[in-house]
Amino acid sequence: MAWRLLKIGLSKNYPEPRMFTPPARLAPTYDAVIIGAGGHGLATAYYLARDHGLRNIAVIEKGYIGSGNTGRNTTIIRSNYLTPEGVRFYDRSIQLWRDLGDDLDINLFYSTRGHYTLAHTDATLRTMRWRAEVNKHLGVDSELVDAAAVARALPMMDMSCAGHAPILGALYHAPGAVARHDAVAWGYGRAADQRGVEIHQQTEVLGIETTGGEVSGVRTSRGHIATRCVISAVAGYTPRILDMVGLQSPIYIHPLQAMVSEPLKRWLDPIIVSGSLHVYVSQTARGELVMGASLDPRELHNTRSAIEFATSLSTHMLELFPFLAGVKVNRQWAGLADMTPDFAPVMGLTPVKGFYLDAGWGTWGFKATPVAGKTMAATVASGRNDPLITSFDWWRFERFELTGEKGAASVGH
Ligand code: PYC
Repeated sequence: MAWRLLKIGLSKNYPEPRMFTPPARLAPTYDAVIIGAGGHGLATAYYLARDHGLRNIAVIEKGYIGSGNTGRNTTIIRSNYLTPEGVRFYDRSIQLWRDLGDDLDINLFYSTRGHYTLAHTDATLRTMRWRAEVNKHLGVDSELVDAAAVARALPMMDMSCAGHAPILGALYHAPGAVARHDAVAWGYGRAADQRGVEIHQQTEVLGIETTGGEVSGVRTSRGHIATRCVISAVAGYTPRILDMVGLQSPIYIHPLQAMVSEPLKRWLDPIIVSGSLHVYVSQTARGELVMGASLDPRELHNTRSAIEFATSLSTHMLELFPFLAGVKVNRQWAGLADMTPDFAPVMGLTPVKGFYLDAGWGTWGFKATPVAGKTMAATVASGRNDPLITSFDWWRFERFELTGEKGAASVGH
């Protein structure tokens, strides 16, 4: 990496190559079509090509790569979930994250920070104790710490939260990390392209054709594709894609807003989450505070930013960190979170043969990017749901076997 930087930085003979070359036209046939060039879609393409030797793949994106939730989150990575299935899945993701920069030969600015989920009530402390025990049992580094330990680790925090919600303790998760989200999409995109995958941006899927209950083709704004395999990885647009194959799911869409402050001298190393105050915050390498809160309360298919969000989040931030009064907010954005009734994703095979789903990521899709790509690729290649995703399968709702993960959400929804 360092040698490449020197070559490109100091010599005119080594212009930085383009990340990938957009193909001029769609081919009439692909072995697999992936809808959505976000992290999940591109990771699936990459692992299909790298691990399973499938090369004739088109990734279809109606915007540009990473323009959906991949570029619209707060980049928090953790595996301190509540259910054993969730813990195992996200722990595998963290293992993949740790080597991902080298694997994709790109600097992801992956930064392990530690992650505190603050408890302001006895009920929250109980849930955290439970999570810590499940985590430890599965080898994941999480522990319940008391108020004194939180105060020592975060001396700049008002432990009384302006007297409204005193902090009683926290779930501390040492592997908690952040990464640079656009680099994830670009890294997977370039690595997939190098293995022959075609990435078609500015191309909209208009319809999915089925014949006798099996996928047979895709209609796009740039022409028709014959294929027997379609993978949907589109987050907030999942219900529209499901309509195209005549499927209905309990997925509903809520905006999730976030904002970033002006850069400040580094003062916050760990990631801080408070469910009661509806706040999560980390500080980037550039010094900005990246902040988010809970979902917007109403279902809405729109990524507008609202002043009410900025005001309410700022109020709660000041309860935790009163010295931030006067700090400016530089930017706001929103993603579209596809929520499920049990807060677990919906992955893998569906009732339509050849149609695979990577959806229902709610408020935590970014951290799942590597493991979602790996397990979706393994599922498509084998025709069977990967063992790590069997608890996230399509049919769990009709079996009434939900994977209740709501207690692991960063903020109350
Ligand atoms: O699950 O860690 C999380 C998260 C942070 C922000 C939204 N979700």
